[in-house]
Amino acid sequence: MKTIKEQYYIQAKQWMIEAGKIIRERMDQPLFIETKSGRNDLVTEMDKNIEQFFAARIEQTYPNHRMLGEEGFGDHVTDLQGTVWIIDPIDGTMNFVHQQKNFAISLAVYEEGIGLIGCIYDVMADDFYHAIHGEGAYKNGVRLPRLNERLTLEGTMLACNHFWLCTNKLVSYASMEKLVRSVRGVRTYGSAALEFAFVADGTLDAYMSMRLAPWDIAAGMILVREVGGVTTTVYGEKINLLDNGPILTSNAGVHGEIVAYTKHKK
Ligand code: 2AM
Ligand code: CA
Repeated sequence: MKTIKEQYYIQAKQWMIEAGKIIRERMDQPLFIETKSGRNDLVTEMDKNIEQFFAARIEQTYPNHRMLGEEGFGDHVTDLQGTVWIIDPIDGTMNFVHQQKNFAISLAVYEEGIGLIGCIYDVMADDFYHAIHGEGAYKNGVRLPRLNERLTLEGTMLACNHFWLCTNKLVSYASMEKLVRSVRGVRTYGSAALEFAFVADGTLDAYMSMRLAPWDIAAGMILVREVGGVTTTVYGEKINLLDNGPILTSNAGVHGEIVAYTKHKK
């Protein structure tokens, strides 16, 4: 007998694989691309279609549940009461448009504010990450080991988006400079969901970004938590999932060391 969270996972995975197939099949067709808040904030008809795909299925299968999605086809969610599906149909839209890879579908189910399942699907690599509350995190069905907390900053691979570090000056420049000089290497992938998944599987040790929304982090936070990692604001504070804000997710062994730099507000 499957638990309710396992049932959500099986259902979510089936829909995500189906959505991924649709994206791959339509990949070569011309895209209508619009900008949202600025010239580097893109949305395509694919983002909208895929979000509608999920909205329709959730509404039909779980009429009492609510959905919060980036493109607004879900409900107007201002609290996490009941069961809420949090979905980003395409995380890394700029990668989708320019590279036709390195983007993901991100889906999480929260019940009374607790993250039950988190799924991230790297559509072109066909890598499926999932986590079930209390039951661990997995990549393509293989359980991910707990992160080794004996890591120090010198051995840390840090991901951050330089553009947002420059434009949203939420952390002092001097501190950021010291931080990037202290770690082993700095990387940018351009999909917050994938960057969370990479922290969970050890490809990265930490990821920080300056203005992430609920759908960017909802699934990733569950994955990282299930391997013993920590997600907070860049100032080390507890996250309010429904806020847009600066976040840091990392191996627990270096979280405090990173916050010692990033807690210095501009
Ligand atoms: P998106 O592709 O779903 O829009 C790129 O660094 C990552 O940051 C992506 O996950 C992208 O999500 C997200 N992102 C989008 N708009 C952003 C913004 N205004 N500030 C910070 N990150 C943003
Ligand atoms: Ca998106």
